[in-house]
Formats: sequence, C-alpha cells, structure tokens
Amino acid sequence: MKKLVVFLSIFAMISLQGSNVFAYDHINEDEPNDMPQEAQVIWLDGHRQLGVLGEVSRSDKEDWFKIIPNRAGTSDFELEAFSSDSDFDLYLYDEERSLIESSTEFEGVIEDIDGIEIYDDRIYYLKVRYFGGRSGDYDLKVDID
Ligand SMILES: [Ca+2]
Ligand SMILES: [Ca+2]
Ligand SMILES: [Ca+2]
Repeated sequence: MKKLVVFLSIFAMISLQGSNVFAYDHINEDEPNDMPQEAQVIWLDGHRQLGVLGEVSRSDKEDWFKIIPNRAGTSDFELEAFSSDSDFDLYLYDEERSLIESSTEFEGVIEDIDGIEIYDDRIYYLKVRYFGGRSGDYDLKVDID
C-alpha cells in the first residue's frame, strides 16, 4: 500500500511538473529523519541513480539519509531546491559520521558533491539542511557510477 501511495504521489508530481525532470526513479522522504539515528535508509539495490523528493523548512531543518550503496563507484550527489529562493545545503558523512565533503552554495545554486570514491561494503550518510530562504521541496539525486 505504501508503495502505491509513493508511486501515486510521484505520478502526481510528474503530472504537476509537466516536464521530464524525473528521468530516473524517485522515492519520497520519510519523516522523522532529523538526526543520524533516524536516518531514512536508501538501498540503491541495483539502481545507479535514485532520486529522493523531500522538503525542509524553518521547522524541519535537517533530513538525514543512510546510503547503502551496494556497488562501488564514483559518487555524484546533487541537491536541487524547487524554488530558486531556497538555500539548502548538502553534507556527506562516512559511517562514523565524520564529514567527507559538504556543498554550501548560495540560494538558487544546485549543491553538488562529486567524484568521491564509494565502497560497496560501507555505508554513508547524506544530510540535507535548510540554511535559509524559502522553505520547500527538493530533489536529492544519488548517483554512483
Ligand atoms: Ca523533511
Ligand atoms: Ca527532517
Ligand atoms: Ca545552499
């Protein structure tokens, strides 16, 4: 049932967007995910690319994701806010939650953490953070090539 709801909401978003933004599979974020202990598990499970649709705001400042890559490769993590007035940032951590890299651009700029070597037997954490500007939706692309 939950899968159907996710599917229907993605379908609705595609219909609303009326574009081909979603060239790859998407899942929806699952709150609460406000700290590493609550991180939403993202199984790549054969996917090379997967998108996560979520929302951050003044009252929901952090979304945490636990990435289980299931494949080795080079990462490309991108965070795009739907509104160019939003300023969200992206952080990548290792399994001990030590920061590997962050991307903290100005509002209206896509955050990009690129070229990090990913190991298939490790886990990683991604954090989307509301920094400022308009609250709203984002598309987080996880790509391990
Ligand atoms: Ca959220
Ligand atoms: Ca959250
Ligand atoms: Ca930013």
